[in-house]
Order: sequence, then C-alpha cells, then structure tokens
Amino acid sequence: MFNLILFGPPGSGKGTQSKSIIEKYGVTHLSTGDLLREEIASGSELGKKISQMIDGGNFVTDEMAQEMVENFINKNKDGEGFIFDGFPRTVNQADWLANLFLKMNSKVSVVVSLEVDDEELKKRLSDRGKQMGRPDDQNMDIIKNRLDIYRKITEPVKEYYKNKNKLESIAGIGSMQEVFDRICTAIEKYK
Ligand code: B4P
Repeated sequence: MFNLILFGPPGSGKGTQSKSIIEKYGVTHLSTGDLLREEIASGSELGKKISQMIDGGNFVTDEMAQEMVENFINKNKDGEGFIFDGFPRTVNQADWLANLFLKMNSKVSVVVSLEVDDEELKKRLSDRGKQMGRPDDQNMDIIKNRLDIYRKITEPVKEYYKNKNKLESIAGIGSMQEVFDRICTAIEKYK
C-alpha cells in the first residue's frame, strides 16, 4: 500500500492536484472536506451540525473526522493505497492515523506539503468563492480565520512528519502542471 498525505493550507491546491495524482498513481482519494460536504448535502441532522462548524471556517472535532476516515478506509482498503487530502489537520489526528495504520500493518509513505503565501491563498479562495459558491470561501473574515487556524493548529503537523523523515516541502506556486511535476518528483523518492 502506498499512502500519500497531500498537505498544505486551504487553497494551496490539495484538491486540484489530487485529481492528477489519482490518475497517475491509482491511489484512492480520501478528502475529508468532500466527505463533510456530502454529509451536509444529504440534509441529515449530522450534516446540519457539520455545516454550522465548517461554513464559518472552523474544524469539526477530531473524533468526527477520525470516524469518517476510518469508515472510508475500511470500505476501500483493498486498493493500491490512499491519497489523504485535508487529513490530518491536527497533531492528534496524525497520531491517531499512525496507530490505525500500525493495526493494519501499513504506514504513511510520504507527506508532500504545498507551500503558498497567504496573499496568494486569499486571492485563490475568494476567486473560487465567486465561481463555486462554497460558503467558507464567501467572506474574507472566514478565509482569514481558516488561514489563522492553519498556521496555529495544522502547521505543527509538518514538524511531526519532519521528525519521522517523511516530509517533502515543495513550492505550490506556478502553473498546475509545474506544481504536479514537483509533486511527482517528490513521490518518486519514496516509491
Ligand atoms: P477542504 O475541502 O479540505 O478545503 P480547502 O483546504 O479549502 O481545499 P483545497 O486546499 O483542497 O482547495 P484547492 O487548494 O485545491 O476542507 C474544508 C473544511 O472542512 C475545512 O476548512 C474544515 O472546516 C473542514 N475539515 C476538513 N478536513 C478536516 C479535518 N481533518 N478535521 C477537521 N475539520 C476538517 O483549491 C483552491 C483554489 O485554488 C481552486 O479554485 C483552484 O483552482 C486554485 N488553484 C489550485 N492550484 C492553483 C495554482 N497552481 N495556481 C492558481 N490557482 C490554483
């Protein structure tokens, strides 16, 4: 199993690049953002609760994210491996994932971190807000809140993987093809 974590702030290109990575490497896409938005779209009581949390740019609880991830992995564990897009977002989630993989006799193979500055991120997210209508992209205060949470709570996860010699940081600025080529070069070192 080859398990890749695509890491980076909101708007860094995780969802965008995941599509090309899946095509090239045949791994299964696990996007916690997509799973949460599917639950919201279903109109369930849980979906309403999730919407209150994420539409304002805040996280769901670790327990909610972990339960979703575990169910998804159990349903898709016979594939080539996974690309994690948006998970882990806390050090707690990273620890939990390591334990889950240990039980499955597997591991995180590599973490590719997309580095993009805040000005570019704000521009990308507000442009997407105009085109796609995602509630958490609509308002600059919400976008700033998401970036703040990223810097305070999610960025320390990078250090966690650096200490395990699994971190590859690459520039997320440039054309989508240029970024993709950099990601592939990083992945090939761990294949
Ligand atoms: P996500 O769906 O993961 O939201 P995201 O980080 O905004 O998306 P992404 O980073 O994939 O967007 P992309 O750069 O591809 O999560 C949504 C919310 O769910 C979170 O805020 C949180 O509340 C909650 N959540 C999710 N996971 C959680 C967890 N584990 N724990 C707790 N809560 C969780 O695209 C952005 C834009 O940039 C696009 O318009 C794209 O076209 C553009 N772009 C991409 N690459 C570009 C390039 N090279 N040049 C120019 N533009 C580019």
